[in-house]
Order: sequence, then C-alpha cells, then structure tokens
Amino acid sequence: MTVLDSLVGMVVKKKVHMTLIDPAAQDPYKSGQIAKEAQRAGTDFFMVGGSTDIDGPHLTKCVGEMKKNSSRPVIIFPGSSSMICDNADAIYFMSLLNSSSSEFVVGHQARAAIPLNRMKIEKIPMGYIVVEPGMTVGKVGKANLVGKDDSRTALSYALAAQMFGMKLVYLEAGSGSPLHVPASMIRTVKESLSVPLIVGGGIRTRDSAREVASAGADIIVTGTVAEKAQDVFETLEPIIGAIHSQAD
Ligand code: 1GP
Repeated sequence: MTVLDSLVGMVVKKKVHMTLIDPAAQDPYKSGQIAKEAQRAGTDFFMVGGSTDIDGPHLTKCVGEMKKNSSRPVIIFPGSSSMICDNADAIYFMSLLNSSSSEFVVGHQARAAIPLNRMKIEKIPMGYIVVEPGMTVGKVGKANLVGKDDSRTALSYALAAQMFGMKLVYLEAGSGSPLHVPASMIRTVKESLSVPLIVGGGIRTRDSAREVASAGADIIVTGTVAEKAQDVFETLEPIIGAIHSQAD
C-alpha cells in the first residue's frame, strides 16, 4: 500500500496528527529521539523538512535516525530542490501556489524532477498555501500571503490545487506562528474540497488542536511544540489525544 493510500484510508476513519521534525533545528540523534517520543504519544505520521536549506546527506542521516527510533511513515517536506533523499517513505511534490516567485511554484520542483525520477521514493503532489502571518516560509518563499480573513482566496487556491490533480492541500500559517489558520477559513475550504486538508503552523495547545480539527482539518501538523518541549511525550500526548478524539 502506498503512503498516500494509507493516509487517505486513515483520514476517512479519524483525524490524523503529523509531527514535523526540522532537520536544521537539531542534530540527527535528537531528531530520532523526538520521533521516538512522538510515536509513543500517538502521532500517526512524520514530516521532515523546513525552510532552512540543508543538504541531502544531512537529511539522509536525520531520516535514518527517525526510522531507527520509530515505525511511522516519514514524508519529506522539502524547502528546496536539495532536500531530497531516498530513505524516507515519501516526499511531498509540493508547490507554494501563492508565491510571487516561479522558483517556489515550479522552479525547485523542475530541478529536483530528474534526480527524483530515478529514486523509488513515493511522490505525493501537494498544493501548499501560506496564510498570514506566514513567518519564515512566507518570507523565504516570497508568498503573497493569504489574508487571515480572506477565506475566499484560500478556497480559490485550494480548489486550483485540486483541479491540478494535487492529492493534498496544506494551509500553512508558518512554523512558530503566534496564530494558527483561522477556524472560519478552514471551514470554508473544507466545505468545498474533496482531497484531504492539512493545517499547520502555530498549533501548540490541546485547545487550538481541537479547534483546528473540529473546523475541518483532516490532518493537523505540529512541529515547534515538540522541538521546544522539555518532555516530548508529556507535551504531545494531550494535543494528539484532542485530535484523535474529534469525530469527522
Ligand atoms: C510548519 O505547519 C508546520 O510548516 C508546523 O508549524 O512549528 O508552528 O508547529 P509549528
């Protein structure tokens, strides 16, 4: 079964939690330890990546440690064409749809296409939409940020992604954002979208995770909260519990 099939199958049954690990934020050993504790806390999938450029060998080591310490699928969340490796289970073949630079819409993707085509790793086409405040990814990715009250523009990009044939849509407020994507925007997008909706950025508490999940996010991503935690298990367990207890 492909990673996408297992993800879509899971989304039909329950809300899904993904733990994002940024390989630039700590050494590979620590990434592995975070993965181990996040799995113990109930996370369903891992994403690995971020906006800070790292090279393939570093990414390979980080994924290796994550896989050594956990059994959940690892999906690369690349910030550039150099963030590819073949020991992860899948990679988002993603486009930052509201970037003002063609580099982030299709440039990095074209540069990565030939090496990726040689790799067996599963490619999952994903439309990535950055919402205010956007944080580092908004700046690095030269995003024309979707206003936090502009649900219609968010929906326009999400439907465009779906019509392009992308299998997932990701609404991103930016890693470390003080605010998560507003519930009203999530609701508007979810109402008209058929593919699974990922929401991430600024989700740090049980209550915010519950709000995002109940507004309609199928997949909820948290990153910073685990990387900053004294105790990853104690920090993630209530957040993941709140997500898993939400009915569709
Ligand atoms: C960033 O959406 C993810 O791409 C996670 O954000 O680090 O704020 O949890 P946080």
